[in-house]
Amino acid sequence: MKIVRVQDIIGTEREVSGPGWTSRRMLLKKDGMGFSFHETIIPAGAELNLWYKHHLEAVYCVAGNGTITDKATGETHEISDGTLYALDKHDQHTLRGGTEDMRLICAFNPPVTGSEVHDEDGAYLPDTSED
Ligand code: 9YT
Repeated sequence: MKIVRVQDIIGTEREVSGPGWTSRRMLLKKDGMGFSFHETIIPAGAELNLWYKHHLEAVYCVAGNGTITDKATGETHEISDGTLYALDKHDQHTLRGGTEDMRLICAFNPPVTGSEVHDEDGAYLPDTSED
């Protein structure tokens, strides 16, 4: 059994930030669960264009507020405590922070390894490492 506490991740290599996001990688591929599990903070007012071409992602909001726009349909959905979005079609999307920092709990299938970089489309490249 593994016990992971977010306070032990903050300030380590498992806490990663980019423009408009900070993510604490609580479980990565190497943790052997078959998915990765993240706490992501989106600051108020941030705007992120994302497209996980090679991953499925479910995201559950537990605090704060914001919106997600589905770029395929142009539809925008409100996000607040208790809202989950599932990117079941590798959906291209824009995530916007609202009036309060959003705290999101995210799971990725296949798991993120931790060494991905966002490409020019906001995607992560596929994992080509050996298991
Ligand atoms: C909100 C969202 O897509 N979070 C994903 C996790 C983050 N991009 C990471 O850990 O790299």
